[in-house]
Amino acid sequence: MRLSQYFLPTLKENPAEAQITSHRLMLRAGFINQTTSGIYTWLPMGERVLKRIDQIVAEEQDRIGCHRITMPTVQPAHLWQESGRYEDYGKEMLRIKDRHDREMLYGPTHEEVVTDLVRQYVNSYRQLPLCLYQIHWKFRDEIRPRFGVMRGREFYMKDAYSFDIDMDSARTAYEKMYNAYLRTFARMGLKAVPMRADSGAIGGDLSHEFHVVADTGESAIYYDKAFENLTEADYSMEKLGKLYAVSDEKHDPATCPISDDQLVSRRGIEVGHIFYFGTKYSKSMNLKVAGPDGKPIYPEMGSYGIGVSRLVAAIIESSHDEHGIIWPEEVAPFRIGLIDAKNDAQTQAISEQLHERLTNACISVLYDDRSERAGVKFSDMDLIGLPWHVIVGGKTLTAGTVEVKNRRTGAREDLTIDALINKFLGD
Ligand code: P5A
Repeated sequence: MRLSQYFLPTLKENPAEAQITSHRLMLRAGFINQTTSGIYTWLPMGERVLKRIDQIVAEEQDRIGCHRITMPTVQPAHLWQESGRYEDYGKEMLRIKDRHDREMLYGPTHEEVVTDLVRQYVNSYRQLPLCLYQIHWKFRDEIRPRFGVMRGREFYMKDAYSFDIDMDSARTAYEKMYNAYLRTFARMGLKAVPMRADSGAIGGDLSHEFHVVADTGESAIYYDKAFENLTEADYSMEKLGKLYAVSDEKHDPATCPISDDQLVSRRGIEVGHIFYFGTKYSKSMNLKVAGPDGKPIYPEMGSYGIGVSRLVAAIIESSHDEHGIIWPEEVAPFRIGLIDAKNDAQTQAISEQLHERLTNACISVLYDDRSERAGVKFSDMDLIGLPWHVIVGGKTLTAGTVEVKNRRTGAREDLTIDALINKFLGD
């Protein structure tokens, strides 16, 4: 991709409205544009990251046997009247009327729609367990949208819903999802720690939140000091169950079993939240299946969310430096930033060739072919944070090598063009 032809509207100045690093960097590096409060347009660069995260999340959901669907963003109010949540949801729900004066809403979540879907097709225990998910837009009229896509009003969520015949099987589904979340976040180069949580408005009695620890996080989390010695392989539900590690609403100083000097309090960005809520929706919405003995059973359900658009910001919060974003390879919008640092006929010809060879080898590359000074190109490339920078310059002409810089470590090496292609093909 040639930068001169790309739509990458970077900003020279720090936008005044951005209070946290990720919001500032997403605006400055041309990833998002605010359309109105809490509502954003994803620009080409941001869109690429969002879709890479979408892909990883989807692969891990598929791996545990969930099936992807897409439900409508606009829902009829009557489903929520059936479940009893229509009034309770309050002002956070964007309520709409259609031309026939029918009450509709823009979906803040999809427990009702999916329960209605399943009750139309599933009528025997033999059709369970079942897990359906989507990755789609939600709307919540948040009282305080802030920090860019971190707390938006419109946001992109993965929401999965499980249906099981009994509690044991539902617990297995929950645990499978819990483990899938650990894998999902680890694949993005992100450390997200599970915390026991309150199930809140969704209802139910088993719930975990997954938090990226960051000073700018909106949630408070509390845990036993011993938790810090755990490695990611130790976050199993069983091991975690033995330690005090809870989100804000679940923490009660009066009953907390940990002494003050052993208790750690931190800020976290909630990137995932999972719930088991039993028969709350199957009962209220009359989803019944015939059990092995022919008697009707209300399926046990759970719902499982990941804030996909929030993750983009969370990754930046945990991976940046004073020059800009540092994308983990797995979610980077392009793998390589190719810089023609000299802008003369010879370096341009070599850069063009390199661009073509990398593209043909399916190695994604953003080629800065603008007639800007080298310094401007270097700082823009640092700002947008592609993992590898390949610099074509004077040395390319004298020694036949290009300089390869690792954005994260700053390490540089000189490689011939063949060696460069091999390096990226080999990985
Ligand atoms: C679980 C899936 C639910 O909605 N129903 C379907 C359940 N859970 S939740 O905790 O309310 O949301 C799931 C995740 O979505 C992200 N999120 C947000 N991201 C950006 N802006 C928002 N306003 C916002 N609200 C929720 C969070 O990552 C949350 O964990």
